Amino acid sequence: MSHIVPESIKQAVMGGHGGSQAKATQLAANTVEPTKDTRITSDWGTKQNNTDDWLKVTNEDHTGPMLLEDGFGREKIHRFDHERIPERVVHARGAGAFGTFRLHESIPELSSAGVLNDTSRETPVFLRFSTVLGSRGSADTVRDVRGFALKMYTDEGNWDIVGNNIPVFFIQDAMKFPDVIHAGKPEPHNEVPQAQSAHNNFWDFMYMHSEATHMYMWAMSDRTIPRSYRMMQGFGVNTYTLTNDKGERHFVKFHFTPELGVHSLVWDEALKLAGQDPDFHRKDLYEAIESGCFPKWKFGVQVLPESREHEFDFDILDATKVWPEDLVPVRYIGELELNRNVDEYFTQTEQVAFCTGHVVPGIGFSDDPLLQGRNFSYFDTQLSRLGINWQELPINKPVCPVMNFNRDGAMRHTISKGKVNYWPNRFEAQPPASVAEGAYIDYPAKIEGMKQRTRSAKFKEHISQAQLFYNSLSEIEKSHVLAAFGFELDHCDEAVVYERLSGRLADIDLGLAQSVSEMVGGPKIEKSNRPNHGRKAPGLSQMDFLPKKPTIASRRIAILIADGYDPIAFSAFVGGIKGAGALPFVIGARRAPVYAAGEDASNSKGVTPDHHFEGQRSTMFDAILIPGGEKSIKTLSSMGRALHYVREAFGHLKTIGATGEAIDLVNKAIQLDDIQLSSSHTLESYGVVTLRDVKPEGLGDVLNVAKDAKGFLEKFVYNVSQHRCWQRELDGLSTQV
Ligand code: HDE
Repeated sequence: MSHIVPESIKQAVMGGHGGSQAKATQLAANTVEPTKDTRITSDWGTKQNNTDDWLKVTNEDHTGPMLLEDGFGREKIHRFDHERIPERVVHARGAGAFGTFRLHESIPELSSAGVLNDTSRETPVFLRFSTVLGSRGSADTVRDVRGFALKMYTDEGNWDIVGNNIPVFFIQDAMKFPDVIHAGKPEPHNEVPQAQSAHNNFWDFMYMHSEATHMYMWAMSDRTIPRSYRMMQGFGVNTYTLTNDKGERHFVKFHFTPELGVHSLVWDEALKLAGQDPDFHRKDLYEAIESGCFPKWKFGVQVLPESREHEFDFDILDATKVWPEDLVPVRYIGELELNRNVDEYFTQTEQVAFCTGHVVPGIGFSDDPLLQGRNFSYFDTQLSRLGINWQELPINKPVCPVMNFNRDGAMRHTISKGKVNYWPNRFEAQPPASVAEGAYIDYPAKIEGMKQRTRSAKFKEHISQAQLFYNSLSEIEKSHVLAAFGFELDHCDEAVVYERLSGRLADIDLGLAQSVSEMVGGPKIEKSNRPNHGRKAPGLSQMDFLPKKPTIASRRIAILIADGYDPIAFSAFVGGIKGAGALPFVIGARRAPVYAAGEDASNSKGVTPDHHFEGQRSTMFDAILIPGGEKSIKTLSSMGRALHYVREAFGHLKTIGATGEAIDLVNKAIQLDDIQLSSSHTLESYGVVTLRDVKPEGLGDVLNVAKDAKGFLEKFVYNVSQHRCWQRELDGLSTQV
């Protein structure tokens, strides 16, 4: 009877190789784009003649009562009334983009997954970044964990890695999730604060749950104020499994490491940006992709055979623990690239729905109790956000065929042909797939035990890795952790909260606890209950992730000018920045032509700044450059806003480049005296690159970047590539902003 199974159904079961364009092609079928001949119609397709005036009974002056009869008017208002869907209960604010996953090294010995075996494939992906606590309209740069949710549209089905930019989590068991989120979200009595963990309930919860200690150390580090989504790591966090063709199983953790390095804002900058440009990260992602600077991450796995499960002093299924990289190295096997912005935010970034339960053959779960709970929660939450047929939405639809007897429900789109909707049936239509046909096989794990609500002994140890993390940070990073606790606990006004939490910190590091407690008005802390074990591990400090080859690709550089600027330096700056793959932005007093020395409206069109000093503050740039020019520098030196620009950029540890008279402007703005500038610490060692006499040979070549470079531009580019000049902060020079 097999002849009656339609060809399309056979293909559905067997699958087919889609390629990197498979998702774009599929989405195109649902995409509309108006042309110049397009005319407005109602939703039922009738062309409309007037979309501005409701149908009325009018008198001579064209006034009068409106008619309920107006179907066009009613439809317009009715559609508007229902535009909003519930925002995500967590991770409500986000930004996403399309891209491609490529495998460099096949791992058949570990997994049979096609996407982890076939190095010729280009798998289309969608990645959504997010903050956790804030509402959809909150600011991007708040201190918060960032979501890193990846959907791979593989030939064998969708594979979602719903990860974060921090490798551990606050809790060990999914049953605690509503509690930790309630504690972090605005407090119930007054709905304050928005998008912040700096409040009583959050820190009360943290104290009450010592399992959260490791994670809140990460949350208080610079990881929670990233410079860009493109400069963050992504982690699967939970322990998954890989199964090979022989049915052997390994435990695995997934890692994504950004090509541009792992970089953060400084706290003062993050606070200011939340007001000055709440869309800072969203715009940064969009701008980088539009300008062709495609963000990339190396994809890696940490793998353990089942036989090694109990080898460590932590439980490898505990999501509050990392697998230290000196014990289990990361093996990099692939690459993720984002290369296309969304066409429409709502239908793509808002309607995308991730599920940890979405895996493909060769990939499976572990008994990680957080992961098991997540596997229920994500499906469930999509029902209230999107309805039962959410997997049919274009952004969520797999690129391989979907064929089954799940039917009906609100807003069902698929029209399923055939006389039967169950299996087995008299036609033998749509049978389940065999292993040879690529079916998903659940790993036959042998289970026996007591049914009870409990945790393993190793799950009860909560401090060791919090110490490991703190010990592994650089001095600068440690000082930021201290400042972050200082800020957060200052926002807690109930003494019991900040007193207890300061005390708990003594379990991690006595010095940290004493400093925090002193700052926030906590108790005098004399001793630690848990002496620090002193161990460190690689891969925990973000300083471990500076790119080997210095790069300033996609960095935003402000060039400050006024009438009379030096045109030679200016042209070299613009050319040099572009040559190094960064984005130059000219900033002036107003968006009207500015003329170089020796030019005016009669002989030149001038340069029209991209922005003025008020429109885009120094916080929106990675570095600033100022060409000399007597008249220009005189003007800028007399402008408070221009001086503040330089002073603020210096305080935020950004590289500053100045030539000719502009050096005097920088000196005036940052006011470092001779004591601060000793022979060992010159302006240059504080990341201020200068060149008094501008001659082309002194400017240098941006392709020749190195620490000991001689040319002005080479030095400038090298400094920017190091992200920030930490020496300024170490020497206490960064507080003058
Ligand atoms: Fe989520 N999480 N989560 N989570 N999560 C959601 O699903 C949940 C956890 C993460 O861009 C929700 O579709 C439970 C860990 C990201 O659309 C919800 C538990 C990690 C996103 C949910 C966790 C995450 C979510 C809300 C504890 C890092 C945004 C909307 C067991 C590995 C995805 C939604 C996007 C979203 C539940 C813990 C990451 C409610 C129950 C650990 C990146 O289902």
